Amino acid sequence: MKINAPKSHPRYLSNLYRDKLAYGVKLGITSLQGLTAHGRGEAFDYLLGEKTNDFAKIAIKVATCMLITARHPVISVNGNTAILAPAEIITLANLTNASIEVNLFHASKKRENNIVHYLKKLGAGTVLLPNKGIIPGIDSNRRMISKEGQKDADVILVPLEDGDRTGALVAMGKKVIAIDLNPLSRTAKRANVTIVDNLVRVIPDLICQVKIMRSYKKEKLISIIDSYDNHLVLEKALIYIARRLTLLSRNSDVMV
Ligand code: PTJ
Repeated sequence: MKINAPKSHPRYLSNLYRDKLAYGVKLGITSLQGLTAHGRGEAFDYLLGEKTNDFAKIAIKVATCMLITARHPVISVNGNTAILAPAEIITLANLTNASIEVNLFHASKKRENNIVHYLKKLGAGTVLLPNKGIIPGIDSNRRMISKEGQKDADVILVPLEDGDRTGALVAMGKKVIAIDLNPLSRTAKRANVTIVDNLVRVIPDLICQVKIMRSYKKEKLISIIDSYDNHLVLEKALIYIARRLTLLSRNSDVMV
């Protein structure tokens, strides 16, 4: 992969992720539309200060409790996630005994298989593909799920999701953990737990938290889940953005 920006560039990381996504398109992993979706994410990341804020940290802890206590957790992977955090997805799946399942909005058998091969090359075990499972009430390609994966799952982690599918999965009785930089999205509003942050920071944080919290007693994990309020977390994210922009508008040098 060609990295265009030097490490000394002030926006090196941002450029690196763009290069990764462009490489993903070249490898037949990421969709062209995935590039524009990433652009929307970048804009929100800018508003969030490109860091993991307190409201995201709270959601990450609750998501960790849910993944640890789940009967069958599944990580749903699309073309952006597969290229931005492949090794981290595999590590998280191994640590939580989660299944990895490819789920694409833009239908492409070729891209599905490319993602499977890419993840396997990096050490993934089984990578599930959609088969006979169907999510009722969804018309897009994302309705197709694996019977052994998302259909059976009780907890599903969905980085870069669409709101209809999130709502439909919740209606099926699944607990949905969304990673979405946009706190206004339908996904953010419909998920049980919304981590308003960039997946490139969230997945490594989830790995760290799983390593810490897996020694906790089950009752403690459950009580953390039970005391969580997703609406409050989304409210905090929006208030944070509004406050940050207000401060920035008064003093362009302020860092908050
Ligand atoms: O499934 P594919 O590979 O065919 O690609 C599907 C895309 C990603 C194009 C599409 O299904 C999709 O989900 O796009 P949306 O509906 O625009 O949703 C993307 C959401 O993810 C937006 O709210 C973005 O703000 C957010 N987002 C983008 N990049 C990141 C992100 N959230 C967290 N981390 C990111 N890196």
